[in-house]
Amino acid sequence: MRRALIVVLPLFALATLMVAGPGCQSRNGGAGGTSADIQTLMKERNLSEDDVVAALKTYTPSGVHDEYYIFASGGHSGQVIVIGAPSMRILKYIAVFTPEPWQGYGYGDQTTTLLRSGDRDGKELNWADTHHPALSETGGDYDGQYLFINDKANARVAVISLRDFTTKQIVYSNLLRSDHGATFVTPDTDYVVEGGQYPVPLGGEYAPIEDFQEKYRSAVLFWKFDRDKGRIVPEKSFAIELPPYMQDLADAGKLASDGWVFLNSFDTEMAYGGNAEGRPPLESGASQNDMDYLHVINWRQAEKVVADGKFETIAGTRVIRLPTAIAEGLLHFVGEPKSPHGVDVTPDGRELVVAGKLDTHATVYSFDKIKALIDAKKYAGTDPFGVPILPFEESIRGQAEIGLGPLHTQFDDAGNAYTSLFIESAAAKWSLKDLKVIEKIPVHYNIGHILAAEGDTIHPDGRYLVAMNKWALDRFSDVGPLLPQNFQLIDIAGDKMQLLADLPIPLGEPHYSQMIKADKIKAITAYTPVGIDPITDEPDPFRVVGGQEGIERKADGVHVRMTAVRSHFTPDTVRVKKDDVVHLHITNVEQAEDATHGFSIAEYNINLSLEPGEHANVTFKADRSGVFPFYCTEFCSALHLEMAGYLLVEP
Ligand code: K7E
Ligand code: CUA
Repeated sequence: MRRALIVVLPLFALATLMVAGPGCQSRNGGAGGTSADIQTLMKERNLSEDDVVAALKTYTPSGVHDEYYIFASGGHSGQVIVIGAPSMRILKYIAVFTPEPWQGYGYGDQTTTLLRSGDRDGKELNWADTHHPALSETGGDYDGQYLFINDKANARVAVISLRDFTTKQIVYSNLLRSDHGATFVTPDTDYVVEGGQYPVPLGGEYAPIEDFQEKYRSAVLFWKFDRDKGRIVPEKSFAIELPPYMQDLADAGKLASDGWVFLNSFDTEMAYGGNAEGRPPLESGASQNDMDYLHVINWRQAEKVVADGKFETIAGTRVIRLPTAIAEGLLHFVGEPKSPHGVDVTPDGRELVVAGKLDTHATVYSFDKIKALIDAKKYAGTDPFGVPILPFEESIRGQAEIGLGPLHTQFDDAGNAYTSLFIESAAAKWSLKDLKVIEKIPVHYNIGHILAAEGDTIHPDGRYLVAMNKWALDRFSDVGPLLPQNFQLIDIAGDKMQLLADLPIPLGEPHYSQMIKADKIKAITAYTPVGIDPITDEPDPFRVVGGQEGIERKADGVHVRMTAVRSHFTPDTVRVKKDDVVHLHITNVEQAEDATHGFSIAEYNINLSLEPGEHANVTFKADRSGVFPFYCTEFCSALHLEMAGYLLVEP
């Protein structure tokens, strides 16, 4: 009730609120109760009425939960950032591709095995360039069950469960060396789409760069998702080979365009750089053509082609080769203005909005028209590989003159589109119906992606927009030459857009985020029954229940069965001999919410987070003799400092 009031509070109600002093006072406790007090505060802090309205729309009192979650890419950190909206409070970093000490991620056996499963051909990878998170969908709406995210730098995809906000799986195919059109899900999350970015010889072999056109290729992967298991099934996944253009963003069709995927490309010139070898630099070589190609891909038909066995297995992945894709009618191109970036399907699935960095327009394609041209085999020509190209003019409904550097588009519930303008540092609201700009709001600065509440679903909410700005310049206190990114929350519920709040992101360049209604997330507070391995979601074979603790010497080393409960570990004295292999099996036997214990051993790089009911295993060689205190790293109780013990390694 109180939240609803704050959110819809119009400006004229401000005065009412100011005189309704005692109501404020009860929560603020101190000064600032009366109209005069508020006026003084505003003056002291140099706040305008707009500022106060913005504060009222976002201020979230202690104990009150947010209406939305934002799941943001953590950029170079290889993590996911969870943010509450409208408060813009950061709630959590989810460890995904990178070791993360607080969550003990990459320090125990299970999480290390998961993290290392993303090592490509055994090369240890400890970072990622996460770009595009995708919430799982049911019938085209976010269902709050899973989140997927890609690593552009190493062409990997991760699966996160929103039951416990924990990474469950990392997959990759050696078909790709980088990705960008990832991750995007089909409307029922049958597939997680991963489109490549920079072409390489498929399967990871060497080929001279002069053989670019002949030997280099791109591909789009369709990772099959098994919702019941909550895991991607690589054996049931497949890929389609694509020409060596630099593939960019993707989006999955929905409703009218269900069964299709759309993928942008640039560098249809097939330039590959060489500015010190007498060739043009990549950026100018790749900007010669007036048109690049929107890839229109029929994934549902591709599924059938794979089922009919018309594929080759390359690097362990089932691949529909390019000639097969053309012959089976799986792949068509449509021209798109020079160096496009975002492609976004409208909520009804009938149209696609493509924005090009070097073009001031957003181009609106009609899926009905595209489909009719495909059915009629009406082509304007073919590309050098024989892919049919549909006539551009007959594929589009029109173009909206948006502004400088349009990149990405989101939608509301009233037929409007919102496009980010990188060069102009603004977000443009425009009408899908008549393709006219309605309003622009300046953002600070150099906006990349834009995200709207439930923005990629068939039912966008039309409440909030977030500008994900690349540059922060003068927005925050100085922190040296490396500046944070800036997320700006914008209210789009009213007739006029209003900038509400800034959130500096101090952890890599996030690229994209999605915003979901908070009541769709059903997270657990403890692992039940006690002894669950959070990576497998199953009871761990080594779980320990109270009374079964002990230390046992076996053929493969010393097994320590330990429990953690406020405020002790049992056993708390662990005796081993130098060079013993030690297997720690530790269960947090608590079920109380927030009763997390940590476990660390000095100088052994061992550090666990044991959430209520969680079980973790750690294997290590006791290769240095001495006395090593271990202790709980979470301030769990009044006797937390006493939650400790000794590892005694006898020489
Ligand atoms: Cu930064 Cu989606 Cu990788 Cu645009 S992408 S900004
Ligand atoms: Cu357990 Cu501190």
